[in-house]
Parts: sequence; C-alpha cells; structure tokens
Amino acid sequence: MSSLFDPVQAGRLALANRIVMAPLTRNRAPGAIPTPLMATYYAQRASAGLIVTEATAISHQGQGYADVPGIWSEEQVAAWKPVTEAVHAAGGRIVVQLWHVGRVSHVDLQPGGQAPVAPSAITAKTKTVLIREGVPTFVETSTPRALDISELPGIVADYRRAARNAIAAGFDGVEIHGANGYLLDQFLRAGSNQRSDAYGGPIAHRARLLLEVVQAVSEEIGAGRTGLRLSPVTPANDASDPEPQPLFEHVVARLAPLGLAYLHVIEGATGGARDHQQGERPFDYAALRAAYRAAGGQGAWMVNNGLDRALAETSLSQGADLVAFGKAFIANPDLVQRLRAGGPFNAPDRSTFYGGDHRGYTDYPALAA
Ligand code: 8OZ
Repeated sequence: MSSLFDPVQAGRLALANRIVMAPLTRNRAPGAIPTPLMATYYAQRASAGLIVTEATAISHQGQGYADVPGIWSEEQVAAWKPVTEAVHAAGGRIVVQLWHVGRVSHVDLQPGGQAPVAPSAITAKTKTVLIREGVPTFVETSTPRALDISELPGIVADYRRAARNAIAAGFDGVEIHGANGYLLDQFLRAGSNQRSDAYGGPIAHRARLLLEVVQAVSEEIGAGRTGLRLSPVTPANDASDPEPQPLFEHVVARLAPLGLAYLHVIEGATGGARDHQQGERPFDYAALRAAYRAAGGQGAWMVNNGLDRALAETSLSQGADLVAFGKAFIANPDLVQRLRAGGPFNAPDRSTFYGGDHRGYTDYPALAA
C-alpha cells in the first residue's frame, strides 16, 4: 500500500508525494491580476505534491467574484510567471484551475454590465461577492441569459486560449473546473440545464460541452498535463440533479480514452457533509471510479473534502492515488511536514479567507526547523 508521502506520477506530472493543495478562492487579485504576495503564498506551500491554484477565470465573461484572478490576457500571463517561478524554485509543481462561473455572477462583474451567461435563463439561488466602496459585500447573483448554441464554440476557444496561456505562464498543467455549480456543471445538471438542443436533455447532451472543453484543452497542451474536477452531488451554488450516478458514470467513461493526468472528485457537499445525497440513493464513489477504470481510464484518482490524515490514508488504501486538503493548507504552509509529524496544526481563521492582505494569507507560521 502506498503512503501519503510516496511519489506518484499523474500523467506527465511527476509528484513528490500524494498530498495536493486543493483550489482555494482567496480574492487577493485586484483587477484580476495576480500579485507578488500570491507568489509568496504559493511558494510557502510548495512541499505539496501538487498545488492547484485558486479558480482562475478564462475570460471576463467567466468572472463571478471580486478580485479573483484571470488568465485570458498577456498582462495576466506576465503576472502569473513570478508565481510559477517561485513555486518551481521551492521544488513544487503547480497547475492553474480554469474557471467559467456561468450564472454565478453579477452584472457589475460582466463586460459592459451585461447579464451573465448560462445553459438556461434560470437564476441561481446563491450569492456572490462584490467590493462596494472598498468593502466585500454579498449580493444575489444576477438573472442569466441562455447561451445561444452559436456561442459555445467561442467558450471552448476561451478554455483553449487559457490553457495555452497557462503553459506560457510556466504552469505544469491545468485543472478544468467542472464542479461546484459553475458553467460546466450547470450544463451537466438537469436543475440548471433545460435546453432542448444538442447540449441539453439526455445525459449525453448535457455532458457535451464539458467533453468538448476537455478535448480542446487536451489537444492544446496535452491530456497528460490536464486534470478535471467534478462534484457529483454537491448542492453548491444551487447545483442539482435528480440522478447523479448515471450522469457522472457517463462522464467518466467518456473521459477515460482521453488520457487525462487526473480526475479530482469532491465527495459530498463541497466543504460540508461527506455523505450529502442528491437523488434517491447515496452516491457510490467506488462505482464511479470503477466505471472510469472499466472504460480504460488510467489517470490518477484524486479525492477531496474534509480529509484528515486517517481519512486520507483510508482513501489511499481504498484506491485513491492523490488526496487534496483545502482549509488545512490555508493555515499550514508546511502541511506535508506536519502530517508526517502527526501535528500540531494551526487553525484557519475564516475571517481572512476571502479578500484582505497578507494577514491570514502569508503569515501562518511553519514548524520550527
Ligand atoms: C468559495 C468562494 C468563491 C468561489 C468553488 C471557486 O467553490 C469556488 C469558490 C469557493 O469552486
């Protein structure tokens, strides 16, 4: 049986251990431009086998929150370079999480103050964050407009450009954000997708946009440095589907031949109950992995949500290859060393999760040498 601290290969990514820093939104990139402080923050955490950056918008239209970074412009690419260089200098590996929020946005964040876009014109019952007069403020998301089918190739092209930009910025690869009720997940789930064209209705139609995006990104930078995050039952951002098991088994079976570096699965409600249920039966994660393997999928299997060392080891013993930690990495830059030592662990301060300065960001102490 492999240990948390053993090296592992995920596609073309050679990782020093199985401990992954999960993507964590921190809202410290004013104007969607990464900052030098972000380089310090990520470099402090470079002993993770892999860092997945905070969700990063592929286009202005893909933006849904104040002060989250983007990767659509030359200026953003230039600003990410010091981040990837700092992580590499510290011996780490880092992929950028590619994000289009779809309907989880607000007109104030959209180009020209337009409505956000979605599979269908259904408002998400969720909130986003704007900065009003310098103060982070929660607001209801705006009512979206349904994307015309003629616009979808442009969105796929935006993912492709973002992937190309990621490599230009020095990232080791990308993770496509297919989870948590954002655009690709909105297409997957019946609760947000009521289209009657080739991108809505039956499971194979609802999965089409996600698969086109994964295909395009894989063509652009190589499937061996492309990962994908899914969250089969999360209710985050008003995501809902009455039958997640066949939906996600279809998705992973269709992904299998593409040769992705890894699949990243959030088990349960994101940041909440691991046994959260949508539909009539508890979700069977072992069956999901079996469906991927049966279809020939060889990517690393990454699991996430509320793990501690014991649960992470159980996950590895049950067939996971990688385990992702979120809040623990916020508070413990040297989480790998602390897991090895059995603690102690700093406690995260929620009041500094979203927005602010270095406090609660780069000032959590490492263990004494
Ligand atoms: C917390 C706050 C804002 C965004 C996700 C990108 O849930 C997020 C996110 C999390 O995937």
